[in-house]
Amino acid sequence: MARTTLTRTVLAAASAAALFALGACSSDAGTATGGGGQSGGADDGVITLGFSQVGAESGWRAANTKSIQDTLTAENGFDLKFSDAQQKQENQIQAIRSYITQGVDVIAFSPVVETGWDAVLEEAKAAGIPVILTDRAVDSEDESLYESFIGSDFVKEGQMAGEWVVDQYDGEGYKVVELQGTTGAAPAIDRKEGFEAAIEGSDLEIIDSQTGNFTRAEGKTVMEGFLNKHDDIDLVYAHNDDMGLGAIEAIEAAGMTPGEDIKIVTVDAVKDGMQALVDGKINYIVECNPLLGPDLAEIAKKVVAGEEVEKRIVVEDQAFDQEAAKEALPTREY
Ligand code: GYE
Repeated sequence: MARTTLTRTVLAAASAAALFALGACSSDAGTATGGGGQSGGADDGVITLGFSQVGAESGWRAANTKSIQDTLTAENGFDLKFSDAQQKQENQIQAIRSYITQGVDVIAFSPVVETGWDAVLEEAKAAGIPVILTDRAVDSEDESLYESFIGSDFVKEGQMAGEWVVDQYDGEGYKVVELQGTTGAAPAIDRKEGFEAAIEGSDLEIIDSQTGNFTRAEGKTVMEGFLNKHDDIDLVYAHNDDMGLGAIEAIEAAGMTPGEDIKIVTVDAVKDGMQALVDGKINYIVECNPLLGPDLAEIAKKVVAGEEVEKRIVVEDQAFDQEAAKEALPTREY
């Protein structure tokens, strides 16, 4: 259980995307220096990268933002333009349009929801600006609209959570409530799907499921509602640590002991979540590694240089029970 290293698995490289990368970048990389053109960032060796972040909804997001800002630095050859969309798709679309107008060399973003991106991604493509997805996927028929997607396998995360729960509690008729992530977001859709598949055939039953929007405050409010409505909850499955931490507050306020009277399983394994696991208030956490800055920097450099990039980079995650968390917590990076 207590594996400590992060492994990165590179899946199939997509030649079509690589060809697009070549085509898209040649006009930029090949132009003369000092022209003062609006897309001239890469000409002086500096890569201007516009990044549209989802928001600041969770501890995971804070660690992810820090990783990107710490890696895409001037010393590392980047001019990073960063914007926070406050969990709103229209803000992200606006930010991406503004990066297109500015003529940045690369656009990267973590899409708040899966659908509704084709139009703006086509605008980026028409402008010859390559796009890299980090963390969350888009649901688009046309894979040529982005170069690469770097992030975890969220279905697998949900599955790992479900498998542990079945392993521990099958046969006890557990009633489960689910705190879902942001409606329409890839990790919310996929973590639900993976968990449901894993508990199928067991006697665990999901008796209620609602979004808590990946925040601690909403996780608490939704859990309060669940506790008012049901007096037989055995386990909370929260799509991230923050909502699980909110649920802990609600359970304690209702006079019960989280981790004992009501078991809690979450995803992320950020510091506060790991501390609650060590303290016995959470029972199991599936990790989701937020340190995507280094991979983003590497892929952006390759794309600008016209090199082939992997279409999908899967970040491998581990999982922790209370014992494993005690071992891991002192040396965790996030
Ligand atoms: O699990 C959650 C955050 O997209 C993987 O977003 C990310 C999720 C993460 O708000 O805490």
